[in-house]
Amino acid sequence: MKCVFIMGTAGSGKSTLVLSLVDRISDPEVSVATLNLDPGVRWLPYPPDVDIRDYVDYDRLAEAYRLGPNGALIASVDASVSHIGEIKGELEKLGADYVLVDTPGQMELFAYRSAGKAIASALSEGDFSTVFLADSIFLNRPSDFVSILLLSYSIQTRFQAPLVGCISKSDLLPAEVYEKAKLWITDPEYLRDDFFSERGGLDVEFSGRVLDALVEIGVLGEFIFTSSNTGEGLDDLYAQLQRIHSGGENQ
Ligand SMILES: Nc1nc2c(ncn2[C@@H]2O[C@H](COP(=O)(O)OP(=O)(O)OP(=O)(O)O)[C@@H](O)[C@H]2O)c(=O)[nH]1
Ligand SMILES: [Mg+2]
Repeated sequence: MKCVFIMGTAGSGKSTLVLSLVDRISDPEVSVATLNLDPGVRWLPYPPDVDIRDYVDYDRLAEAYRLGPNGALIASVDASVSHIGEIKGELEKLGADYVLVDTPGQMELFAYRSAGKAIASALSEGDFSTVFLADSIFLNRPSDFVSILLLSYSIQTRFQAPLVGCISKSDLLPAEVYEKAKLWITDPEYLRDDFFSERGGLDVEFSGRVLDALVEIGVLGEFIFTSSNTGEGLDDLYAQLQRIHSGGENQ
């Protein structure tokens, strides 16, 4: 069971990407299951095969402990851990090759609390990857993009698992922003120049070293432009996932 955890900034299109990837992967040879791990979501664009909401009741927790929206989500995500055995059992019965896992909109709840990593490790027995989705709205300034690179690396560090970075909603990008961002991704020197020409009060040498380290680690080169609307990047994303989970062999 190859588990792909889709994480990313709030509203970046994670749930929609689950639907798009199911369609993209659709192949008689490869079966895909979907798992919703967002306990607070009201509506999903896909019908999840397995759903955390069948195990954890966000509204009941909010009421019982008099919690606000984020407190209830924290309690719900933490409570999810005790149901991992049952969820895993459901998924094993489905016997899918890939499990696409949709995660809560408040990324930090899943990514930085111990529950997220515990769930990822227990469900997949180690065979998991992460997709980090950043909204294309974060491409307006080079410093926005550098922040996204840092966030992406932080997820990779947190999960200690292969990560595919994606810029979502590429269909919304004006042509000039799209072209500029493509250059940032393919040419670190271009990003560096733009980053420093924008800068205000940053320590140039230190920031340059951070940027160099991100480039050296490979965070930059792995970003893919995706759109669930046009289908851009979905083939590339699936190819990357295949490479990660099968050492480059086709499924
Ligand atoms: N233009 C465009 N809109 C998109 C795309 N993907 C998602 N959206 C829209 O973005 C909004 C949020 O999409 P979701 O899939 O719910 O995003 P999410 O990351 O799951 O949201 P949370 O779980 O609430 O953080 C919806 O209105 C989607 O229709 C895309 O590729 N292009
Ligand atoms: Mg969602």
